[in-house]
Amino acid sequence: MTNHLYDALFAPHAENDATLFTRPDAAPMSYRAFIARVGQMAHALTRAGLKPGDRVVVQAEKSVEMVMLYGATIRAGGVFLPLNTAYTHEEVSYFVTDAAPRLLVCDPAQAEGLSDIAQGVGAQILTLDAEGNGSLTEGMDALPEAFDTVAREAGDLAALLYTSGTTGRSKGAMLSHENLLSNTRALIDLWRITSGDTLIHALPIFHTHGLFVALNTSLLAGAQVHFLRSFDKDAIFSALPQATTLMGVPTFYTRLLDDPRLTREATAGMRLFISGSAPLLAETHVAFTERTGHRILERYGMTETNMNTSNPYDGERRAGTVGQPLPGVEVRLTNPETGEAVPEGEVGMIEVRGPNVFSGYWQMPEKTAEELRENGFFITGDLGQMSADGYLSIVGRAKDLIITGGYNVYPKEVEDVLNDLDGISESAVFGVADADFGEAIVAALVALPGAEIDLPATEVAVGEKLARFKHPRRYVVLEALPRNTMGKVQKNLLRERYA
Ligand code: MCA
Ligand code: AMP
Repeated sequence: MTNHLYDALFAPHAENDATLFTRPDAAPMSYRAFIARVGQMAHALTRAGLKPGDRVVVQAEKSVEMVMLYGATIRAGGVFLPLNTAYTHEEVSYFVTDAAPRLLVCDPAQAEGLSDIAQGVGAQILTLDAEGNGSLTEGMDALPEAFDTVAREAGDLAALLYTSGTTGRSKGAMLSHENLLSNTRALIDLWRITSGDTLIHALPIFHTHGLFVALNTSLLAGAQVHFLRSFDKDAIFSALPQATTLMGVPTFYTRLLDDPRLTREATAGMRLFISGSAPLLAETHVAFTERTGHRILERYGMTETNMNTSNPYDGERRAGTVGQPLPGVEVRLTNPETGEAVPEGEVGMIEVRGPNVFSGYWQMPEKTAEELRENGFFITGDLGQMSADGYLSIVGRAKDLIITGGYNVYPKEVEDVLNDLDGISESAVFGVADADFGEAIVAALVALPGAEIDLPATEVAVGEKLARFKHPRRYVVLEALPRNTMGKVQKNLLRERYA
């Protein structure tokens, strides 16, 4: 039996005594011990009713047990569906209803609140807390370590990752075994990741960056992972002397730069710093090189496509660009209106095609058809420009999107919540430059005639519906929103005014 992804990332390590995980607060864990636990957990999942093709939704704190759950789900033929821990009950309800999983793994504190919604779709709830305890792992020690890996082919679904959209409703990107594996292979070659590497892992593991880019590459290469619960500067500085690589969002790098401990000496043993998920300012790139001698390697990806482009390992890592297409990935720039390729050097819509590109949105054929062309090119919604020597720069977005600290927020989703509140006639949500998060969210509100907007009540209502990172950091009340002659809200004017 072959299981395309499991056989490449996990199975080869069954007898590997090298260390996989180190953590500040726990003993090291070898690859061998990890794989044995994955086998036991695969039994736990099938006992709970998991069948090939079933979705496993997980909203849990970052833990190595959650990584085991990823491996066990793949091994048992399931589809892994992680959710941001910041999502509110209402947000989680949407994903669970849409994805109709067989199993819903959540923090014990959330289990009761989610039971109705799980029941509604016939899902069983299992629990997992930050320490790796809960009904998922309870009694697992007694289960066999050997497990008959379920056969899965290259094109079978491995993961469903939700991304919000300009229309407000989140869409589940269907990622196949080969989507993930082909990208992992390309990245370890390009970034020269080997079993000699130790990655500092401080990203969340519910998104592409921390889960696939960081963990799949480490697993395929047999590298060591220093696993931190979240971004913590002290933990990173104490890990640097034993590590060789770090992957982060730009906020990681601006925060490290703010600390006098970031020096040439502190980073002398490091081989590679990688940045992605949001634009890295050229000034951050330059400042980092001046301080440490390291040139941050910036790459560009999306949930739907994994990684598309990367600056080179050897050769120039050009600040302000996201480098060249990965081997096997085609990038073209088109006119957003006509879909025709733009003349060389001009700005166009970035489209990508390759083995990395997803097969569509879960149960949304119309959305899929809008963004994924029949010829296989995916329309990213990002605007780019290609230099004569093949470096891609992202110069803007055709989609109305804010990226704050590496998390995507679609203004429409926040505006929909605001517009429904008492006293509010309309709203415009936009991003302004922020030194820490890259962009920060601002909401402009217009009151209904004769009404007054209760801002504290607005904040409370937003807090009930939306994850914290989607909350506006500032509200302004206006007489009217600025509009152009077509009636379209001019967010560029708002961005300038409140910069
Ligand atoms: C935390 N807060 C945020 C964010 N993170 N608000 C807006 N945007 C954020 N990203 C809130 C907290 O709830 C808190 O609110 C307040 O901000 C301050 O929190 P702080 O402790 O400073 O934040 P933190 O916990 O240190 O987190 C910041 C962070 C984190 C380290 C930048 O957000 C992070 O790890 N981001 C990585 C995101 C990521 O993995 N993106 C990859 C997506 P209060 O004070 O009110 O409680 S995958 C992707 O984009 C593609 C595929 C790609 O190319 O990689
Ligand atoms: P997500 O939907 O979370 O997968 O986010 C994907 C989006 O993040 C892309 O469409 C880009 O807009 C943005 N992104 C990712 N990497 C970079 C980067 N290096 N520079 C600029 N934007 C990026």
